[in-house]
Amino acid sequence: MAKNNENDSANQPNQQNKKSEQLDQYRKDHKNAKLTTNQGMKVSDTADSLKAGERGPTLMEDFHFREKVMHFDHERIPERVVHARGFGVHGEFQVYQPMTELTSAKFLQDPSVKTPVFVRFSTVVGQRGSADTVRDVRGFATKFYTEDGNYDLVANNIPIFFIQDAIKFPDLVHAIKPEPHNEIPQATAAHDTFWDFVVSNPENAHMVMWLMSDRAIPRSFRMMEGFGVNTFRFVNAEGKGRFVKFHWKPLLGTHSLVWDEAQKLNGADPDFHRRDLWDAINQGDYPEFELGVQILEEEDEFAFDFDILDPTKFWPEEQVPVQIIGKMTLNKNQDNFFAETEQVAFHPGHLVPGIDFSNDPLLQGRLFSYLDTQLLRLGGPNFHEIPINRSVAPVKNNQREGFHRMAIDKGAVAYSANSLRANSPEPDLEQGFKHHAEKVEGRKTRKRSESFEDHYRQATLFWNSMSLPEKSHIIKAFHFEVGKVKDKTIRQRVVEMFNNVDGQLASQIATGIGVNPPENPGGSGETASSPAVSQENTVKVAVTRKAGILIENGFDMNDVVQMTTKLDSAGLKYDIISKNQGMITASDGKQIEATKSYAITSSVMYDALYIPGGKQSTNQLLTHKEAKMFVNDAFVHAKTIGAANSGVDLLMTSDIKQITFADTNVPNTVVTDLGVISIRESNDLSAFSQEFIDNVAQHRHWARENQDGKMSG
Ligand code: HDE
Repeated sequence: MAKNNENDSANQPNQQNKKSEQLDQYRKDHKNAKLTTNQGMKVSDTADSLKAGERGPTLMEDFHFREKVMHFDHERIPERVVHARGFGVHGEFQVYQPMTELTSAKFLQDPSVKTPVFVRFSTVVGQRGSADTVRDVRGFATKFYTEDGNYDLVANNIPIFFIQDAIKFPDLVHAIKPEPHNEIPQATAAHDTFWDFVVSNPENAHMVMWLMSDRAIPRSFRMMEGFGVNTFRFVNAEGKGRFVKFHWKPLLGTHSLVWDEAQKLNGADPDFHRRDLWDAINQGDYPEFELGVQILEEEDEFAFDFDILDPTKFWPEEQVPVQIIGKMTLNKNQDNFFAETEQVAFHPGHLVPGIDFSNDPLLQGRLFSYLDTQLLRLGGPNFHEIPINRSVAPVKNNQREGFHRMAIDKGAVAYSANSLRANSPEPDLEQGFKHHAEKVEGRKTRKRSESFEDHYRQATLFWNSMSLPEKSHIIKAFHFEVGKVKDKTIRQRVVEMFNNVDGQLASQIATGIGVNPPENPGGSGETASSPAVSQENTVKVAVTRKAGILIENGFDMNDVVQMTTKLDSAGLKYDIISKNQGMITASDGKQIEATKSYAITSSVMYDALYIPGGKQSTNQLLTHKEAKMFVNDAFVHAKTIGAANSGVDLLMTSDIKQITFADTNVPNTVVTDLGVISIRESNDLSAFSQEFIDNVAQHRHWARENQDGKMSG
């Protein structure tokens, strides 16, 4: 029997840690079992209901039918009001060095300790069944099951937020979600109510710049950064506090799709991101993220030209360096999506001693919202007892009863203080959480601090930091998103608003959306940049990238084997693709299996494309419009393309022929032009395949975008 999904997850190494041992008590595999009711009674027939006569009505007394259908009727719970679509994975975290100087958090002290984690990646706006590769912020929430209880780092892949005060969150979400009268559009900001909200609330300016950037269409969950966004506090054993911002840095670098590709992927594989993560973990390519912290002494709270409590601002890494303090490895897929991804409950208020809040007004409001929404979503106050949410540290208190209580709490005493049980469980004066004794003083007011007033300087700083391709992608994103806004006044106001960020940006936005450029091109006057936020400067490696290999009968086996051997040894992946799935015969009579056909795959599912030689194979490919689409899409999406021997002929009939490489036809010579690598009349592909891999590591060849008017950003 073919390998099925159940085997996929069962094949994974069993993590040996406290959380995994705890979850083992709840895991059921249902193998070699007899079917029972929920009461444990064996069932003799589950395909026919109990009827009065073979053609008669179903009987009320059919308890098995009633139980089965009743359960089915109640299988859905409310989806999350935001971040509804997500995907969870297990892993482990290890600190590199004791962090004693900065924090007393126990899981940050001993480099030999592996703290179990569960991470849920998500989109924000779309419903649970929406597509993965939409333009959106990504959630990156991590639950650390520490010896001191659960610590949740509930992060996003963008370091700032839309609004400065949590009281505006319902307004923001109402504006960006599908419009309530017709529930259109799904999973996108490209509609009137969102842009009305943007122009009516200028504090959005900076975040909207990030949302229009490549950050909002990640290549993979494995290739995005995570940011705690809000300012937190580290507190050490002496009670000394320091401000801290949290960062996750992916070891594979931060990379994005291009917009045309992202849109096509939404149709070709709406599960692209979750499948990528699931496959990577099943194949043993465990995603790794380093944990970084930016630390600010309390004395430096006012040392910046922005307020460090303002969540629409980041702390440029060039001003406050990110210290790398540990690494998380995601090494096990979930066993059951509902039990784990759907029922996990994160909360920025789940702290451990050594970590505390700041007065960031967005964070303060978040502290109410998470538990509150989970109470509804998970149906009562006992959801901390659901296996995925259980702490590995013992839970002892006087809370009792409520829907679905699991614990059987013994004894008559359920209050504190008590004398009947010697005041147990009693507060722990030494190890118990101590709130940082910050001095606070003030008159009650609904006013926002003046230090939160500047909405544009960092938006300009971000714009200044972008490479030319990144800038052009941002402008094209504005054209798409704002172009979809029906109300022309709002479109015009977007131009006026972003004129405060950069005059040229505003003029170029105007060009694409049919409104006037700003009368006086402006800007915020900010001239600085932060190179760390440009993806041009990220880590670039080829490992785990995936190539598509196009062949037909008569292909050259040597061309395939030399390349695939090299890909294997460099840790890349590939699929053999042909018109039809099945065995394909090489010119030497040997065979290889095409596991994918044009019907089920397309260029957007790969990082790179390779066309081996073999005259007969090439001649057939030349007659396939799908093969040409593969080449043209890979070219337009700036991906690495390699062709060997007669395979080069396919490139010559595609859009690529416009670039110069095609003229170079020296036998046995590797020719590279803008990420298109070719070789003619050669049996030795070692230099060629290495060059191919080096180019794949570049992620994309943006210079190609200037080569062809049809390029999309
Ligand atoms: Fe959330 N957010 N949020 N958020 N958030 C939720 O909690 C909320 C904010 C984030 O995978 C909800 O259990 C308010 C910032 C992630 O289960 C809800 C505000 C950041 C997830 C909620 C914010 C986040 C959520 C919905 C203040 C980045 C998914 C379901 C304006 C640091 C967690 C739930 C998961 C989920 C409220 C802003 C990250 C409604 C009021 C900033 C990753 O409670």
